[in-house]
Amino acid sequence: LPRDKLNPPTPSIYLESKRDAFSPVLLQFCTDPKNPITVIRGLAGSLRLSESPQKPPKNTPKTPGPSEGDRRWREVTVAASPAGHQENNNFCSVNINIGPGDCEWFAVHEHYWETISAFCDRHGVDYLTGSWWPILEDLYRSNIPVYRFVQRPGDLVWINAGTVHWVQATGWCNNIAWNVGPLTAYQYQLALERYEWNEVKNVKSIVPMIHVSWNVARTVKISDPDLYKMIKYCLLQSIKHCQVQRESLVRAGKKIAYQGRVKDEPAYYCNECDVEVFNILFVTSETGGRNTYLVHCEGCARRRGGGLGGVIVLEQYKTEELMQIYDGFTLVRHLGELGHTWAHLGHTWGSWDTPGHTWDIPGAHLGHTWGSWDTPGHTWDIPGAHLGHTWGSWDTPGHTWDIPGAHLGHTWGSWDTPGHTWDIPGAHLGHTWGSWDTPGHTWDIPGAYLGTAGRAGTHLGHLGHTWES
Ligand SMILES: O=C(O)CCC(=O)C(=O)O
Ligand SMILES: [Fe+2]
Ligand SMILES: [Zn+2]
Repeated sequence: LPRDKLNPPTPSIYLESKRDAFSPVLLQFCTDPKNPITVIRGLAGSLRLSESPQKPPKNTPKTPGPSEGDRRWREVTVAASPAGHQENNNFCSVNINIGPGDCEWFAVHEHYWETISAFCDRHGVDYLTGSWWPILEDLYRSNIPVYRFVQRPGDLVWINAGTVHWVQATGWCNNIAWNVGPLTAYQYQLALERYEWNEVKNVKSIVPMIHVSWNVARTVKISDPDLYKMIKYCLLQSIKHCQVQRESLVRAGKKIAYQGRVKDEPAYYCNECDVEVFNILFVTSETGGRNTYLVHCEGCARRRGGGLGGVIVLEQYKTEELMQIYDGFTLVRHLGELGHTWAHLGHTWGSWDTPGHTWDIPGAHLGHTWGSWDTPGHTWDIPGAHLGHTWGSWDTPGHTWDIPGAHLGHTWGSWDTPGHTWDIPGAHLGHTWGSWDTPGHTWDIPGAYLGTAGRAGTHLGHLGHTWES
């Protein structure tokens, strides 16, 4: 490839008004698989994010302790991971530089991750868990285009699903970042691919994809046929796996105790190998403390020996229940191509002006923390100064997010599942609806996007973007 193709300009968007930040077209652009990374210039200014802390909304009962606003806007300064990486389960990442210095970004399309992984192998570094910084010449020699740009204070960087990226602070800079998972076919496929690869490589998947897929099937209306097919297929594999496990246990005369799930119950991971354990749990009671139970996967439970003696097998869903969810999960007719459902994973980070410096704060960068998000008005109170991010009460119809960079201020509604409560730990799911594809049409649904009607088309309209080198 010629040199200019190897140094592609980074898509950059300048917002002219606050309304532009809400545009579904902007979202469409950022989540387009063709755009590995997008910079939204001066976003903090157009959303007036610099005026912090924000006043808590009216009608919010005053609670003792630090106010929501105090916590929401607390700036944090923690580890800058200088290493190259893809996000957990190939999620998207949203990152705002809150200054005062600049950050230099490097990004490569997801398509090339295996080549970069092979470079890591050659250098004896583990791609998924190791710390590495790509040698630009290696990339160019392999014909891999590298996006490179400076993020100034107030600029928001959208890292698309699976984009390999690495960042360098060129001055003193603090950043606020979090992962988001728009429920698109591209995001789901990449999340699932990484989920499977993590299992092969014995790396924990922070997003429990089986659990999330079942919850999506139960609670989200999917109109994209590709996305629908992928989820449906995943559910089918999951049911089959449960049936195979069940039959072998029953054949061996092992008792299976049904224990339905309760509210706020998390997804489970094997205590030994960190694989997600869905529905059929192999539980041991630890002799050390009372009420201490450990969940294992079937493989690790059997490896303990003694033919599952001392292992309690719990089943969290009835077979009929899963089949009912499976059958009830149908493709719905077109609800607006820009409608997105999201899973959110909060993380906040900052960086000192010491490139190459790594902090030993466990979980500071990769250890994202999931919170319970099904409680209306619930804000996260995550232990540790390095995670100060809180979420708004997204499930209140008509509620607008007022979190810096949170899906750029879309309005969320839970109208499509009246009375529904969510129980996916670590995933915030809601809908945002776009009216761009039906010019003149306004949604008569609370919480629906009520932006500029008639801004039809697949282009950014007046949200002109430039391509920066
Ligand atoms: O932590 C870093 O290395 C820079 C930030 C980042 O990777 C992100 O926001 O996704
Ligand atoms: Fe990242
Ligand atoms: Zn295991």
